[in-house]
Parts: sequence; structure tokens; C-alpha cells
Amino acid sequence: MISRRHLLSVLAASPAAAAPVDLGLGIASTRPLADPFEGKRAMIVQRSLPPLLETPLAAFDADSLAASTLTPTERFFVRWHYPFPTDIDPSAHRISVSGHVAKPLSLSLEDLARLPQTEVIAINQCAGNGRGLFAPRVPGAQWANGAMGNARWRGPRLRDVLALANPNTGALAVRASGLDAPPFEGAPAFAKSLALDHAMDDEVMLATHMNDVALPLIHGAPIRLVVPGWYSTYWVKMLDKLEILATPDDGYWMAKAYRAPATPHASVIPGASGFATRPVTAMVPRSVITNLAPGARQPWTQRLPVRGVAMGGDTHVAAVHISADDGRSWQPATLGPDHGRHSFRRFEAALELPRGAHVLRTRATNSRGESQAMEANWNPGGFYRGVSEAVPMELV
Ligand SMILES: Nc1nc2c(c(=O)[nH]1)N[C@H]1C(S)=C(S)[C@@H](COP(=O)(O)O)O[C@H]1N2
Ligand SMILES: [Mo]
Repeated sequence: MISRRHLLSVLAASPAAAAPVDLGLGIASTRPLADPFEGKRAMIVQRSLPPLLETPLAAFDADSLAASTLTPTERFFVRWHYPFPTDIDPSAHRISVSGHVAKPLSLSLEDLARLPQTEVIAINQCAGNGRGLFAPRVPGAQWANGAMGNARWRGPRLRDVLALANPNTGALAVRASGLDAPPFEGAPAFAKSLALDHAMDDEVMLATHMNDVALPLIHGAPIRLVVPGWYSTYWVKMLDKLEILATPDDGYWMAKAYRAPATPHASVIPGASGFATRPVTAMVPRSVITNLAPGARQPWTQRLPVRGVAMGGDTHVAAVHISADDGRSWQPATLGPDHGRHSFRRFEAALELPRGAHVLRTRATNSRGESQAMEANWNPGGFYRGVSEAVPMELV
């Protein structure tokens, strides 16, 4: 009975209460899946043009802890703010490096291929992943938990590109922008900035390859920024311009958009106003169950497998715990191999439960000891969702 009430409250809080959806928002596997673009299969289509495609959580599932944690590119979520060109000639593509530098540059992909190449397995996650689950609801793309994916990225480091241009003393930030353009006059072109010291670290890179093949168009061909550990609003696709700034970036996408309350967990009371904000930055710990949907009715078995993927945010996953009583008691899950601090890590447990209703929760803890919260944060942008999600289900 509790579970039914709980399920109803989950559904009431979900944006799709009237139309049941796949795992993550309500009832299993009923958000229709479609193949909207070449190279994409069985995606939740939130919007076609410009595309917003969500990955169903089942696409992350595997029955072995040793299975790859990489999200297949054909199931990888997609997000564009504006239409993008579809006729890119990689041999003609140039990246300009301009602004507060001693030596402005225009670089071809061949120039970039001559620089040392680096590789990282890193989660690309929209800052609004899970936005559709906030109560009260907030405007913006109504993602459940599938606006994320894990891939192997390869290309030169941003720092080596910047070093070629030799930033002047007083350089503060690097602003990156791409080939997509606003479809109406006056709208601000998409551009994001990183502080210079962050841009010069070991990890920030310009990726030409995703999962060992040339970056597909929809993921930002021929080259995109990869900022491991930070939300993908910074992972600028179809990169063609790097500007070195000597003053803080006051552009729309830094000064107005993608900002969250400057409070612990980026949380404010719904309806609050006048609070200080800061740009969205590093990710927070998170975990999802990939083999059971909220509302699932499962035939009883002695040992119920519960498994999923976890992230530490911007550092390693240290532990995942699983509860079958809505968070009153917990048991540790077994973890799969650690593929680095920016990767998904698999977890699984076998639960011995009686027939009846149960509310499952998972809770990841990272190597700094930060765990997922038990109560959801709330902010008007729907950012930084990291709550341990409740998954009501029934063993029959
Ligand atoms: N050029 C460009 N880059 C962009 C965006 C964009 O609209 N234009 N959106 C950003 C946001 S908000 C997200 S969530 C990611 C999505 O990356 P993906 O489509 O490869 O999954 O791209 C980022 N990079
Ligand atoms: Mo995003």
C-alpha cells in the first residue's frame, strides 16, 4: 500500500503523469523509443530540431560487472541549443585562437593531429540531467536520468593549443564557441568559458574521436571540447573559435544561463528569489538502477539482482549502497572495475526480499566521502540533481 502511494506520488511529481514513460520517470519502458537520426537507435526523442535525444536507462545495463562501461554512440544522448551545419568539410575546418594572446592562430585538424594526443574515459552529462524529476517542476528540457553517457575521448590537450598562441599576462579565461548559430536575430551565440588555469590543466582536451572513431556530426564533428568532471554545457561541439579573455566573460551563456544558487547542493526553497548564483561547474555523485524500472512487477526470486552504473562526480566512485526499504537500511553493492575518476562504474547486489512492495534506492559515495543526498535539492534551472532516486517496485 505504501508503495502504491509512493508510486502515485512519484508519478504525480513527474512531468509525464498523464503519459507513462520509460525507466526513470514512472512506469517501465513506455516512453516510445525511436531511431530519429542516422547512427541513432532506440532513443527517447524529446525534440527533433534541434535535437534533444535521451538515453533509456536500460541502454546502460549489462549483466556482468566486467562489461564495458562505455555507452554505445548509437544510444548516446544528444543536446543542441541551435541548429547546426550538416555539410562540414573537415579538411577546410579551422580553429581560430584569438584575443589576449601574443600570436593569434588559425589551426587545421592536421595541425592539431601533430600535437601530443591524449585519451580519457569520461562521462558527458547535461547539467539538467534529471530536470524532469524536480517537484515543483522547472522549465527546460524535461530529461529523466538519461541525459548522460560515458565515452572514450581522444585528441590534443587544450593547453598545448593555447601554448602555441602564447596567452599574454593577465589572460583570465578561454571562451569557446562552435559552428551552430541562433536561428533568429539577436539571440546569443552559444559560447562557454573556462578559467585559464582550468583550461591549462592536464585533462581538458579537444576531442576528434569518440569511442575510437571520428566524432559523429551530431556529437560535434569535427572537434569538440571535453572537460572531464564538469557538466557538458562546457563541452562545446563543432568548436571553431577560442578567445582568450582578459576580463570575465559577461556573455549570456556564462552571466545569465547555466547558473545555480551559490548555496550548498545548489538548493533553494521553491519560489525563492534574489539569491546569489554562480556558474554550474563540477558534477556530483550519482547512481541509477539499470535493470529495474520504477513500478516494475517482478516475479519473486530468492535473490533479486539489482545493478546499475554510478559516477563520483569529478572523482572516483568509492562505494555504492543499496536499500530495499526506501533508505532505512543499506547494504554495500559489489563494484565493477574502476576505469578512472571520470568514468561510470558498475555495481550490483543480490537482494533477498519477501514478496510484496519495496522501494529501492542506490547511493554512491565518492573518494572524497561525498554521498548522494536523500532529499532532492531544488533550483529554478533544474541543475545538479544528485538525489538517491526512489524506485518503487513489487515482487509478485
Ligand atoms: N556548439 C554547441 N556545443 C554544445 C551545445 C550546443 O548547443 N552547441 N550544448 C551543450 C550541452 S548543454 C550539452 S548537454 C552537450 C551535449 O553533448 P552531446 O550532444 O554530445 O551528448 O553539448 C554541449 N555542447
Ligand atoms: Mo546540457
